[in-house]
Amino acid sequence: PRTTDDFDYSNYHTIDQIYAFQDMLVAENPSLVSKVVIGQSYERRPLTVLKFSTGGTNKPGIWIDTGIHSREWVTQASGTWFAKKIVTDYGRDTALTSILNKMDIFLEVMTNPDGFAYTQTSNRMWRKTRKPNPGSSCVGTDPNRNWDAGFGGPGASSSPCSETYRGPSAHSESEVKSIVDFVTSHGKLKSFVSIHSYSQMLLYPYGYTKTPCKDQNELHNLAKKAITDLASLYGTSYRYGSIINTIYQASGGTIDWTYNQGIKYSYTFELRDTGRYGFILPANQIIPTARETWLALMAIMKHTSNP
Ligand code: ING
Ligand code: ZN
Repeated sequence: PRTTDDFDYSNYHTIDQIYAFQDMLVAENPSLVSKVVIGQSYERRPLTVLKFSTGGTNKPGIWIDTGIHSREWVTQASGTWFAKKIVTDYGRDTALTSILNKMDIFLEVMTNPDGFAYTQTSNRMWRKTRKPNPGSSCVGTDPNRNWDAGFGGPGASSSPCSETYRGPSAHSESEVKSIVDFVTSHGKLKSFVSIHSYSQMLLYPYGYTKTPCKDQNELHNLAKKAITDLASLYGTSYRYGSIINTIYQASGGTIDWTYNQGIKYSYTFELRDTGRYGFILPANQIIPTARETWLALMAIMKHTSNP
């Protein structure tokens, strides 16, 4: 494609095609979108974040990431669709326009680019990063067990061969540390949404402890609103609740760390489906998945900008 209008949102794309898409979107919308490189992956790929901003300094922000687990392909594909949706709706949709007039949106589509490349060349089911583990022939760390929130506790593995290996230390993975540094230096993120698949769930903290987070009531009510909006499009049904009560105990997870940093509206999605296709979701479900998820994201972003 020569423009983002010609990009085929209904199919999966290579890592290079998505990098090229991002550059096209920035070139086409220079007053709304810019590219922020927050670091580089173990294999030295750029960790790129799209910043959607209508200007001003020191605005509060909303963060969305997709693809932290590389095999969850519908998430990177949906992230690409969200990027186009934001530039299309700004100035046309009153709700999105007023969100963007108050807040910046940051979108990291390929949060684990090394893993993503590996799913396209070698092993479609690769989940982790691609950094070798000294003393082991097994490669990679689970980037959703590597954060400094209950790190090392139950719900993660200390074995490098495990799919949920926590890594040698908290924030050992540059893909994680780059986000940690961005969040810390930004200092004004109000919402952090980390998108996975599959299971059809909307989750809030905590995953490492049964102790309810202090905003549980508000997060629960907002999750209910978000999944109600999501279901209004095609009837897709989602479960919702805290991570530990809804899916399983998991320590070192992304949104437990962001919540403990003071980002109240911290959520994780598990997109389609519930297991029929799992990670290998057919491409004809990309646009429906992205469209319905967008309604839930709008509910979260609206509440964040106007609580
Ligand atoms: N599921 C998540 C996982 O990392 C999760 C569930 C979400 C755990 C949020 C912790 C925090 O196991 C998938 N599909 O990756
Ligand atoms: Zn995942």
